[in-house]
Amino acid sequence: MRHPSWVFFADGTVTMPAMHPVTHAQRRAALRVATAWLLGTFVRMPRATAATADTRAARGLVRLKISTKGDLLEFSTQQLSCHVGTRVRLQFTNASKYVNFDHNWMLLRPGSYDSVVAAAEKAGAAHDWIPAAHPGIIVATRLVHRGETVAVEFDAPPAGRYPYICSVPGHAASMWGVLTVTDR
Ligand SMILES: [Cu+2]
Repeated sequence: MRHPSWVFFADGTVTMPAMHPVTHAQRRAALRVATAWLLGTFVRMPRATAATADTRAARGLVRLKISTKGDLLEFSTQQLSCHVGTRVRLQFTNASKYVNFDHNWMLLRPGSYDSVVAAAEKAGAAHDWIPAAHPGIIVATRLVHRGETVAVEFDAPPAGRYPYICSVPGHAASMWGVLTVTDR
């Protein structure tokens, strides 16, 4: 069935091409694009904001926030960033509501993921799954219980891409991300 219809374009404009009727399928396709565009805009905005450093340039302190993605074994973002030479204050929240898992946040040197994950299993819960004096670990929070928030401060390492994980056994496979440290 063909009939005139409103058409929603991906850039947000809306037209009614009365002189050029579109099929039902075309209208549905246009609506899907418009919906995806709207969702992309409104869903990505808070995540991008959360992942972007709130740069306090005057004091050289960068505040980063990250949490678990609710009860999932995932972080709220897989991308964090800061500039070299800054002091970083990272706040980590265990946002689980129902599942009683503890988590930590641990920043690693490039290439040390496998070694740290293996060492963490041996470190044990009594040490918050944090291996003592492992050269691959830049900084780590303690284990954080459901609903808790902790913060750690550290100096941004040299420019590069640094993996972060939760080192609780079995978690790092899905609880990971990358901190990108950029030159000014
Ligand atoms: Cu975890």
